Amino acid sequence: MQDNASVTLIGVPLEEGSGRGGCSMGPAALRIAGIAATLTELGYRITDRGDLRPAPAEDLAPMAGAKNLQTVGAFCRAIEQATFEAAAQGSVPVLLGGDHSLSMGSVSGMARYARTLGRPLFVLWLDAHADFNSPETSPSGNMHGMPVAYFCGQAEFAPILDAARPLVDTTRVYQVGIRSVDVEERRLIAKHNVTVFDMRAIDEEGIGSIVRRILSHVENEDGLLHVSLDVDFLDPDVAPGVGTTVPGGATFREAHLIMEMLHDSKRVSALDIVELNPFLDDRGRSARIMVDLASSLFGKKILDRPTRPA
Ligand code: 4U7
Ligand code: MN
Ligand code: MN
Ligand code: MN
Repeated sequence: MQDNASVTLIGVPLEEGSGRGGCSMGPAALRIAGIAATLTELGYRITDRGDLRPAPAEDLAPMAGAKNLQTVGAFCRAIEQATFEAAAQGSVPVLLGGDHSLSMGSVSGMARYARTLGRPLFVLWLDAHADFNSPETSPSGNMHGMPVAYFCGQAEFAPILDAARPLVDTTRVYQVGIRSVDVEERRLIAKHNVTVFDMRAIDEEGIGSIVRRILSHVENEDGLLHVSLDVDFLDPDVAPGVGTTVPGGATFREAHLIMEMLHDSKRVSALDIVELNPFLDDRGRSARIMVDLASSLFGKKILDRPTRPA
């Protein structure tokens, strides 16, 4: 994104993809934690579209293995449109989630926008999980575990969105921070050629080097970059306000370094902040950390100087 650009906040009070209550309060918590004021201070023009209302989806029949498909589909249709419109107006859509099933809509909206520009869309998936289940493979039936399979075009999905929706080329999908992968997901990830930097890769190589490699691919193809940030990417000691904690996650500084490097790249075209469950949070701590990470992504710096003094 460019400095002094405009940002559109899109609230998505969706929790039906997660199999438990709480994520529907995520947009409110992120607003209370000061997302708008923080980005305004950094010099952005902020439009808050409020919370989205689901679009009609009576045509979606219930489907085995995909719980609450109609509700999730109804939201994703509205999300796809709102995300596309914000991007087409030259603004950076920031999705305030809401569970991770919302990314079926937001990534699809950005894929449509990228196609109008004739440029490729890249996705950076920051998560403890691969979210690569389909209704057939999912052990839980919860759709927040399915968005990556959806926008990568894994078959077996009902027509949640227009069947002609553009997909994301799986060689442009990068998963970082993964540490909980289901048996069938392993097979699908291999089949689709998604690049995974799991927690071990972060431990061995360091997050800075990994992010540089991803960004150079985006640069080389003059791509747009969609960043999808699941609260459980972070270690549960850092961010406890999420339903699906997995130990051994990213540290506070690893997460911030990613955001700082992403800002410097000027490539980020959209951001999802998902899976925040204020009901499980510790006095707003996780909400504030997500806002903090967003502010690093939008250009907050420790000092106004080059990172490494000459
Ligand atoms: B999240 C899970 F089985 N893989 O599909 C599933 F472990 O958006 C978890 O990343 C999915 O939080 C987690 O239900 C979805 C499970
Ligand atoms: Mn997720
Ligand atoms: Mn997750
Ligand atoms: Mn989760």
